[in-house]
Amino acid sequence: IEGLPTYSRADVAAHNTVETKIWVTFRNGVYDITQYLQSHPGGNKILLAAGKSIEPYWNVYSAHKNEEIYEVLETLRIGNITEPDPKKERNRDDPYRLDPVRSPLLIPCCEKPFNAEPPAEILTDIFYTPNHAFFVRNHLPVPCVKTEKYALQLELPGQKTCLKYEELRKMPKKSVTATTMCAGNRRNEMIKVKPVKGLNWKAAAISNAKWSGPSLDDVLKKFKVDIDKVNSNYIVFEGMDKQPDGSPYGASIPIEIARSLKDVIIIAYEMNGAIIPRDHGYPVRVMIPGVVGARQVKWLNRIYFSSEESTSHWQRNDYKGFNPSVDWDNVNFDKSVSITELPVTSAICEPVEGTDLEKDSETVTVKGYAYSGGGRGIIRVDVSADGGKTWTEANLKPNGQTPYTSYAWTLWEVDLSLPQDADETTLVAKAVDISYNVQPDSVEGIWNLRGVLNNAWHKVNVTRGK
Ligand code: MTE
Ligand code: MO
Repeated sequence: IEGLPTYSRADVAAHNTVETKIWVTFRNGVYDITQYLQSHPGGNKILLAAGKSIEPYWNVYSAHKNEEIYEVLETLRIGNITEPDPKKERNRDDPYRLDPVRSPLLIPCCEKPFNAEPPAEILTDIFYTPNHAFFVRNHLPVPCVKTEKYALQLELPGQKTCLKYEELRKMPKKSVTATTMCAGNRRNEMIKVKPVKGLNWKAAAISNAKWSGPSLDDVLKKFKVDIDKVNSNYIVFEGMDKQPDGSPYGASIPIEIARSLKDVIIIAYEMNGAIIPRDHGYPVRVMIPGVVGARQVKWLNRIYFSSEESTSHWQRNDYKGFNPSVDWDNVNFDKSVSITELPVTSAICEPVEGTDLEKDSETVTVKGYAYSGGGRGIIRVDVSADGGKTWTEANLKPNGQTPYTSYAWTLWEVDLSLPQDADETTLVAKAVDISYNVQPDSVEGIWNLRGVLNNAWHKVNVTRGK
């Protein structure tokens, strides 16, 4: 912008308190945000950028990256920065600059933080999702951790201690095969009913792997702690990924779940027999089988017991369900229960939406996955080729687990006759778990403002010879 004064980055840096006025930069602009402070919806967090570029923070709080906010900012412009923001410098400010390189196979729904799912059609071909194809759900930049420096912080009843990476590796190695699913999986179908806040996941924000490392029980026993005797309501896990204000990603599970799973909760350093990739928690991740992805904390830094849930944003103000009439004006996150175990679900992965089948095809091979939380195994998957009028049972592929400790998904496949009186139809799948829980038939009845927990019948439209 011509005609405005120019300032150096040092000039801007000197304006970092209310007394000196608060300046920030964005691209080549210098902005005085002192007056704007009271009206900032995010409160004082904006002060983190005082005297600096606001871009790294917006890269983390990416909701800021929209035209409306740019316009508000422009009204506060007081000048230009002398040195035009070179690409290099922008890069230096980018908190995501050290993120790993990802497989081109993954389809991102957000680049920073990185969130991506594999193509659904490759997902159900393999029981153990290959590490490079495993969906990624990050909320923050991926931490850079050196194993020589890594130590798991343990705050146990009566003692504070830690366990170094090498010590973890020397403990008896146990494994669990478990499915990770984001509560936002299939949010794209909810968005079609009514807008929701959240990433536009299709049906592949789910993957399955074998995780190895010591069990939680072995780790606690090493320090003479018997979890059955711990007098707390929750066990809390914290990651090494931090928000700009320094608070880490965190999650908790009720102590009774931790007790019943103590031998199968794995403090994992291996994923499918390999070192855990950085995107999935390198060097150490807690794998809690049968619970929602959000509680399977990556880059595990600290474990402690508490009388209350993790205070993290993602435990308290996210990953909760609401009835369809709750909106952003009347929502009260304190009044809803945190998601721990997911409801029964399934999805068709092949054919994909919009597939045009051969003109004279009489049958179609349908493939997909089914999964239920809490170790509840899948006993049946019903699939329809006529929009849900008639159903055929799919062939369930064995997942090597027992009905009540089934932490892995069940892949399935079925050949269906296509209705011959139409050249387009809707394929539908719905699963039943060992507790005879079934999937609801519509998205409408379970719609919620965060777009989580969509386990409605999964539908895929196909045509024939169009
Ligand atoms: N752990 C940390 N430390 N930080 C995170 O952002 N995301 C959670 C969980 N663990 C997250 C985390 C969420 S919401 C999900 S769904 C899973 O990790 C995704 O695991 P994945 O990226 O290995 O697929
Ligand atoms: Mo998630």
